[in-house]
Amino acid sequence: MVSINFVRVALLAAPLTANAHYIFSQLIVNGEAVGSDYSYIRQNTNTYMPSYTDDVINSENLRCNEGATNAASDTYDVMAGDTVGFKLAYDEFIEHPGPGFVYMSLAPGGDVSSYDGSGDWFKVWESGLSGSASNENNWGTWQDDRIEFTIPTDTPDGEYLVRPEHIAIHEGHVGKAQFYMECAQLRVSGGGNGSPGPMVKIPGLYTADEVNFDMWSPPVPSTYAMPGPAVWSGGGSAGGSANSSSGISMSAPAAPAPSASQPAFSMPAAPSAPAASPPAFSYPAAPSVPPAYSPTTFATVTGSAPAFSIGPVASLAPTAASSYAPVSSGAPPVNPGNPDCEVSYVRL
Ligand SMILES: [Cu+2]
Repeated sequence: MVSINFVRVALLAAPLTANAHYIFSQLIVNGEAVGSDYSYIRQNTNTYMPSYTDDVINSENLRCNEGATNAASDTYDVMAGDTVGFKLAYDEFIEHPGPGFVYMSLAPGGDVSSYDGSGDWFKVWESGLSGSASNENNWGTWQDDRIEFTIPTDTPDGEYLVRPEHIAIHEGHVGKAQFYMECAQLRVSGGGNGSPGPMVKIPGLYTADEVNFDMWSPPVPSTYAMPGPAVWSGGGSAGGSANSSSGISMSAPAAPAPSASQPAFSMPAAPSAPAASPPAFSYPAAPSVPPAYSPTTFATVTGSAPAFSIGPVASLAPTAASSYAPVSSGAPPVNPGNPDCEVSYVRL
């Protein structure tokens, strides 16, 4: 029985190591951790759970996550030009496909500790797609343990909320993009006289259509229009447009120069019947259970009863090691280790 229990525990525990929910909890400055979890990052009350499109896109919770608007944390001193990272709690990795961002907002009153993020935000970093959207390796943040950016040297001195964000889009096709974001408190000095922009408000940052991206349905897209404003990297404002200037991934090699008038990427129409899309996942048949012993039979066994053995473990369908098969209809399977996470697809 010990060995059977051990197997059971191991099977239940294994998926947790691949749990793809996450929290940005640890501030990293120039490659070194400073403080501990939440020392300089406001702790949410949502733990590592995702916030879905309909719940958060028009909510103030989109700023710093649920329960974190007024959460207390300390403010850390950094210099313009420093590299600042936000590492995931529990030594997790970003294991959902989707874009990553960092936004900053200068505390209007000069004191970030009492700032609720209702002012102006500008984008300082983003990471998108290079290649087919349905291959998660093509997303720049895939399996990273942090989001990291460099504070533009032109950034005006002051106290800022700094907001890392990752949007998981594996359920975007059913209107359930997952938002993961936190707010750190940083005091920037040694900066310059740049004019950050374009400025946006949160909420108001995104529309549901642009974040509910379908990465699965054929023809699978290979470009992704980065939602939100253009990245500010110093100097004057990046322009008056509040829209990202390009639908082309920033890491795509030899991409043609984007023009300001380039039309926004449009979502391909979903096929009415996803016949050609990856097949629906189904669990393999459970191994047959040996017939139960009745108490009477059990009591009269004298020593030659057949040894109980566990049936063979059915193997999952052999596929590429890191592919996902979306489940497009019917009741979603439950991932035993992560029931609230990968409800519309499972890793094969
Ligand atoms: Cu998740």
